[in-house]
Amino acid sequence: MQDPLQLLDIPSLLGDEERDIQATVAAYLAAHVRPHVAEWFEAGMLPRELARELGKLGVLGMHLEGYGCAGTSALAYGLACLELEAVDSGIRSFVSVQGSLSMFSIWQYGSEEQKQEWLPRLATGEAIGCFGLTEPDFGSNPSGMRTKAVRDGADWVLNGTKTWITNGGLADVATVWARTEEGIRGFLVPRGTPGFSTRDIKQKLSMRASVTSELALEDVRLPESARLPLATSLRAPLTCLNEARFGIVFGAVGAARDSLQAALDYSGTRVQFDKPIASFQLTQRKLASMTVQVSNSMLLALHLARLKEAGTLKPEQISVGKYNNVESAIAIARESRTILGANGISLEYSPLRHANNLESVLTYEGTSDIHLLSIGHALTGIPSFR
Ligand code: TGC
Ligand code: FAD
Repeated sequence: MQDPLQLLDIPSLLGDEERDIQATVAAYLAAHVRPHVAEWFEAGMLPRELARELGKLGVLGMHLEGYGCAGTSALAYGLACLELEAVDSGIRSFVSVQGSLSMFSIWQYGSEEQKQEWLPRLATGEAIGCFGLTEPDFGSNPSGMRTKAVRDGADWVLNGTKTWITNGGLADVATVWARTEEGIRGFLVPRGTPGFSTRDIKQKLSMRASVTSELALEDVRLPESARLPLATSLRAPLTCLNEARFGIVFGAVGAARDSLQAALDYSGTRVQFDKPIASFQLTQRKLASMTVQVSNSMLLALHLARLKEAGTLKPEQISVGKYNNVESAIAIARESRTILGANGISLEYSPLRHANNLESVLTYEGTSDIHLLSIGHALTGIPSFR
C-alpha cells in the first residue's frame, strides 16, 4: 500500500542531500535494527554495541559542527530522527540524548578541553552520554532542583539524585545540572567517579528498548575543569532541551507513519465478511483521517526545520510542534492498533509498541501541558506555570 506521506508528495519538498541521508538511515535501520527491536522491547534492554553502529552511521551529534560531527542541516537531522523513531522511540531517544542533550551541552557550554575530550568519542559511539536534569520531586519544574554543588577549595562537591535519565546506566559521562550559590550550573561527571552511581529503572510499560536510570551523587568531588564554563543559569539546560524537542517533532511523525503504514498494509490483506477490511468505508475513514493528520504533522515539522536553518526558531514554535506532533502520533498509533484487531496487541506489529512508547514522549521533554502553557505565555505575555 502507498506510503501515506506520498499522498501530498511531501518528499518533493526535500533537497537531494536530505533525501539521501533519510534513505541511508532508513535502509540501515531496516537491515540492522528493525528486525531486533521487538525482541529488545520485550526483554527491556538496548544493546550497548548499538552506540558504535549508530556512530558509524553518522547520526550521533550529526547536526553539530566539528569534533568528528557531520554538521548536517537541521532538516537532515530531523529526518534521521523520523526514521529512527519509525523503528522505535527508544532508538530515537538514544540518539536524541546522545546528540542533542549530552553532546550539545558540551558543544555549546563546554571548554575546548571538554570538547576535545568527549565530543569525538561521543560522535563515534565509543562513549555514551546522558543528561541529568529531572529529580524525583522536580520534573516539570526543574528550577526547584535540590542537587547541590558546593565549592570546597579548588573543587566542587555534588550531592543529590536525578531520576528518569535516559542512557544513565550506559553512560560514560553524565551532564549533571546542580544548584550552586551563584545559580544553576552544569557538570560533567565521568562514570567511575567516587560517590557517583546509577540504578536502572525496571518494570517500564513504555520505552522498553531504552535504558532509563536513576543517578545518585553522594559527595562526588569534581575539579573546576569538570564544570561547563559557559552554562550560567537554568537557561542553559532549557536551551539544550530545544534541540532534543526539535528532534521529537520529527520523530513523532516517524512513529505515526510507521503505525499507519502497518494498518494500511494489514487492512489490505485481512479479510472479513468476504472482503479486505480496507474496502469498508469505516476503515477508509480511519486511514484517510490519519493520513491527513500525519501529513499535517510532517508539514509542520518541515516548516520548523526551515525556521531553525534560518536561525529564527523560537521555543514556543518548538512547543507547537512537540505538542501537536506527539498528541497526533499517539492518537494515530492507537487508531492504527484498532485496525489490526486482536493481532494489534501482539509485538509482531508496531502500532501498540509505538503507542506505549509515545506515552513517555508525551511526558518527557516537557509534558503537553507545559507546552500548551509555553504557547499560552507567548500568546498572552502572561506566564501561568506557577
Ligand atoms: P523561566 O523563568 O521561564 O526560564 C528560566 C530561563 O530560561 C529561559 N528559557 C529558555 N531558554 C531557552 N529555551 C527554552 N525553551 C527556555 N525556556 C525558558 C528563560 O528565558 C529564562 O532565561 P533568563 O536568562 O531570563 O533567566 O523558567 P521556569 O522555572 O518558569 O520554567 C519554565 C518551564 C516550565 C517552561 C521550564 O521549566 C520547562 O521547560 N519545564 C519542562 C522540563 C523538561 O522539559 N524537562 C526535560 C528533561 S530532559 C528529558 O526529558 C529527556 S527525555 C529523552 C529524550 O529526549 O529522548
Ligand atoms: P510532573 O512534573 O510531576 O507532572 C505530573 C503532571 O502534572 C503532568 O501531567 C504535568 O503536565 C502536570 N503539571 C505539572 N506542572 C503543571 C503546571 N504548571 N500546570 C499544569 N499541569 C502541570 N529527564 C531528564 O532530565 N533526562 C532524561 O534523559 C530523561 N529521560 C526520560 C525518559 C523517560 C522514558 C521518561 C518517562 C522521562 C524522562 N525524563 C528525563 C524525565 C522527564 O523529563 C519528566 O518526566 C518530565 O519533565 C515530567 O516530569 P514528572 O514526570 O516529574 O511529572
